Amino acid sequence: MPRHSIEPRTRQGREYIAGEWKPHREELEVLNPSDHSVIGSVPVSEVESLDRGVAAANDALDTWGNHLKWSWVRRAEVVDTWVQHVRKHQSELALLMAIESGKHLDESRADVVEAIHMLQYCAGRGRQPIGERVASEIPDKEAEIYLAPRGVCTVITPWNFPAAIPTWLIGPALVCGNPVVFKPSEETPLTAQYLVRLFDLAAREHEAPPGVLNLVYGPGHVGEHLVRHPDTVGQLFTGSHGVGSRVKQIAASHYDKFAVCEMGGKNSLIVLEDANLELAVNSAILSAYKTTHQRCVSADLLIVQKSIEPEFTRRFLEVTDGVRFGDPLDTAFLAGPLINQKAVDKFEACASRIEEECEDRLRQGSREGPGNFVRPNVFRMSHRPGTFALTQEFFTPNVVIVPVADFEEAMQVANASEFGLSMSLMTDDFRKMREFKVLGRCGLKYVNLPTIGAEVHLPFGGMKRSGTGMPSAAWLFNYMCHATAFTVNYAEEIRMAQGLSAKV
Ligand code: UN1
Repeated sequence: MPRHSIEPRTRQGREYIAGEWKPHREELEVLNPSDHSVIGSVPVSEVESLDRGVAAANDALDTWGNHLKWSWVRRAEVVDTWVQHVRKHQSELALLMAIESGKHLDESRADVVEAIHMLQYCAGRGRQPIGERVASEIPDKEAEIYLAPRGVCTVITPWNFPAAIPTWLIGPALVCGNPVVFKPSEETPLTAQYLVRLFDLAAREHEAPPGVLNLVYGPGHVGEHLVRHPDTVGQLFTGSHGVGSRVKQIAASHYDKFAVCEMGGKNSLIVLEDANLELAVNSAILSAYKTTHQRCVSADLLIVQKSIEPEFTRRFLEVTDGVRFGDPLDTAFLAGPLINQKAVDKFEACASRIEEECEDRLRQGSREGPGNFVRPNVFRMSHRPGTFALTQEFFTPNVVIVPVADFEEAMQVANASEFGLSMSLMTDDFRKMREFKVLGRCGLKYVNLPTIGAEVHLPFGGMKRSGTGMPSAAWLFNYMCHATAFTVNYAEEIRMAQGLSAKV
């Protein structure tokens, strides 16, 4: 799609601070990964803007997060209006995303739909019960768990789900009363801006306090400033393990900061000999190639029981040969390009490492420029514990087929990685399904489905290196409030719990 078809307002990134749009500055180019053309630009936020954003969010906290002034329902109504605007602009948002991120149009549409679902869920949570009442030992005492907002949150998001992931984090933060400073990936700032523009419309309609949601841009140092800032409390991050670990460390060194991080995966799809082979091959194809293997839930390993491995591999390769990564706006392709040159280099470096370790290279991948297009690599390798191929995340279209003797060995391979995000099991054996549910060391488990395709009303998060154990999407509501104990005595004398004497 030529550059001129994106309207100037969308192309020119502006910071949004304290409810105002700052003038555009052309400092960071935004490239189309399909042809490297410049589609727009954004500023790199300076320390002064970041500090103003954090200050504006803290000012907003006094109203937005104060239940004497703003109710949960009213906050949720802002989100409800936001999602109505998103629905209205669904196709423009998906098209912009496809151009900016290279995500196939069908995937971009699904990403926007996922964002809509998340915001709908968040709006609905505004009218759900909040807190709990609990019994007291003393008849005249009544106790309640009162949920108080935690404070200003930094939201740092990746490029691969430029609408869905921001809403997973921003939606629950806002409904629970926590203002946000949002720094999207440098690869997809324009999609983020579009989303925030739609929020701005909703915020104005409801006269929300300015500064409830602030938008800033830039590379790592911008995010780091926000995470280190003494006035940000929640650090909500989705992205690489390296950056997430840093966010965790910084948060841990401050007495009042907490970090909710989702940080990649090393995901396996296991195929047992009783599996429906067609279902298994299709699940493997979707797990390995959707989003050009750039989901944190994409499957690197296809662990297949030896008795059916030759047949599975034959059919998997047959379908792989028909898979093409091409123009994201052309629905004839399965998926689009890799996001940038660095990803193309990683694709090749990964393949070289795997090649040194594996027995067979079944399909030779390659670059297919111009643009960041590639063809996938497929390898076969026996179970060799501790190898790069079996333990490290690829995040590029490299796939390893691992033949194993049985379910037990398959689980050993799948659980051996330091990551623990997503896993699939292909079988009709109901007992194995249950063992898989119990034994799989990861946050998302699927049976007879791909490793991708989570829905927003479930927890989304991983174990081990994949996360902080505080899943996002719907589950983030569990971490966005302080659970405080509120107790009232209705009697005219004091009676203490635990039989403690109240005599003075
Ligand atoms: C990611 O992989 O980075 O489960 C997020 C899925 C999507 C979200 C993936 N709903 O495939």
